Amino acid sequence: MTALRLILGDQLTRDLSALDGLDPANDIVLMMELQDETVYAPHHKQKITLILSAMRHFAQELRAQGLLVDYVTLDDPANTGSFTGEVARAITRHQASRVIATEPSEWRVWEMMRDWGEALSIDLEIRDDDRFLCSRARFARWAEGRKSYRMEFFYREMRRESGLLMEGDEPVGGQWNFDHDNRKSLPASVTPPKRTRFAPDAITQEVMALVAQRFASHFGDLVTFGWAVTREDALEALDHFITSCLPLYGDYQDAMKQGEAYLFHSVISPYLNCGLLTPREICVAAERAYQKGHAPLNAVEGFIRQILGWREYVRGLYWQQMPHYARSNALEAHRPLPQCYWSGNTKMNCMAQVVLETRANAYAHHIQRLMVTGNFALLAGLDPHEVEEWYLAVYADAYEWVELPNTHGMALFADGGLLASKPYAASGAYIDRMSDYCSSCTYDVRQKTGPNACPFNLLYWRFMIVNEGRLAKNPRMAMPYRTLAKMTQERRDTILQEADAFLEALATGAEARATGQITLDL
Ligand code: FAD
Ligand code: DLZ
Ligand code: SF4
Repeated sequence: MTALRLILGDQLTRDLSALDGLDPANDIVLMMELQDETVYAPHHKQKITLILSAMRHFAQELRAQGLLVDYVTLDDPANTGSFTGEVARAITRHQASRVIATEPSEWRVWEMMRDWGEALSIDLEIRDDDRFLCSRARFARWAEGRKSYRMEFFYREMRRESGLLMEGDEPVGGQWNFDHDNRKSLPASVTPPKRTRFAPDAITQEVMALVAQRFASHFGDLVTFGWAVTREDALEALDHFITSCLPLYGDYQDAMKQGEAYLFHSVISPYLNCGLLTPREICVAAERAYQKGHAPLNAVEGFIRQILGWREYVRGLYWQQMPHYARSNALEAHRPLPQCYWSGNTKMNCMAQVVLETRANAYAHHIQRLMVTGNFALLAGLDPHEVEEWYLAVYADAYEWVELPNTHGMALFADGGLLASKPYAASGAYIDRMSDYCSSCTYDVRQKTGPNACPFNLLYWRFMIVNEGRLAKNPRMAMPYRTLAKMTQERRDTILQEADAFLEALATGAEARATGQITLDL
């Protein structure tokens, strides 16, 4: 009796539930490189390389442990290119009587997988993904009967259940959240540590050649590839973060600096999301750093909240709301995504820096994603679907279950406030406060209107005006709407006219400027 044990590209974890009770003499581990998975979004070249190389290394490790692994490569002429096609072929090839899988992370794959029992006439077992700290069923219980889902309340329950940073029933330090200590800009005297980069080995180099040839038109640079592709190296990256970055993580979590792509962030999301690291071990490592007096509580609590709180919460929300979640467009935003999201060719220095770093690194940190490219998309009324496709493509950590709630809910408010209590809309003043981008920008962040006015200023007030009917009653928007109420009609008209002219110039390419080089944080 042969059972096929499936491991998908984001399930590269040795104690994955699909491997529980595996019979090493009879069961076959099936791993598949698939055309469909490499092109359902136009993934960054580094993202494809990372996943395929990590899959190949993981298969090698399983074989070294004595497991039978059937690994289908992308260039195998018989490869059908889809999960369903390859599982069907493997069932015949191994005369398998059972297929055992761990639930996939995305709705798209779940829809495929749940039909296999009947479609392929096979005994199919789909197990929970117990790498997450909150199961789908647990989240559904928490969400039941709630009109809005606020992360903070969910997070407190997760703290109690996990015991992380707890003293009995009380949070360590007497508070659940230390964010008020965390929103500092980066002083010139503070230099962030350099990152560990992992030189591509022979397997990675082979994948890089394949990707360069097969996905040449995809976004992103490949020569700068330095990601870990094994658990051992991912653990080294984690260790580097805990030792060198975590102590200042909280203080500078929201800061942005030209030429410093990573600051004090962990840069572990691609490893977490493909299974090389698990959320529990990362939280425990951070908690230990606090207990040993190596990192302060504001940093450790802030970091653990991102994983135990936000990451688990968006995954729960995704499964609770799919498939209809992606279809809402509460602010009726329909403008096409401008070309500068791909080229970085814009006079807006903040946008150019974030897009060009994204192209070079397949990474941008949270505030760059939320308050620069996300904020711009929100203010300019870009079509949520086009924006989501961009975020899904350009980051090495992007999978729909985590990308969609962050983009659709957090950045674009397209879910009408299910995730966030108000839109994360900000004018140029916020970007100026948190970064050094404005000092080398063609636009002037202090100007609200006129030929040199910062587009974020124009678009911010345009956003408030065009969404007045939808947002003015939101108590958390009272401040901007009080200011708007004092604005003369003439001022409003000027803002609308200048903002529309800017958007028109952006769409036609008249605003574009070749931005040339950026300083790479290598
Ligand atoms: P750190 O700042 O060091 O945080 C530690 C970890 O916490 C991260 O590795 C991540 O696993 C988790 N985390 C932090 N914030 C979030 C969050 N908001 N949601 C879920 N997990 C979080 N994250 C992804 O993993 N994949 C995505 O596709 C993705 N798309 C995003 C799109 C938008 C528009 C926005 C605003 C955020 C998105 N995020 C996404 C969340 C967040 O920006 C990234 O997790 C983070 O930047 C990864 O970098 P890091 O590992 O250095 O994070
Ligand atoms: C993202 C991705 C890519 C680019 N390629 C593969 C692949 O060739 N084989 C595979 O099993 N998985 C890949 N993945 C990750 C899958 O898209 C991911 O497992 C699903 O999104 C889970 O729902
Ligand atoms: Fe961005 Fe405006 Fe600052 Fe330029 S002036 S970097 S467009 S916020």
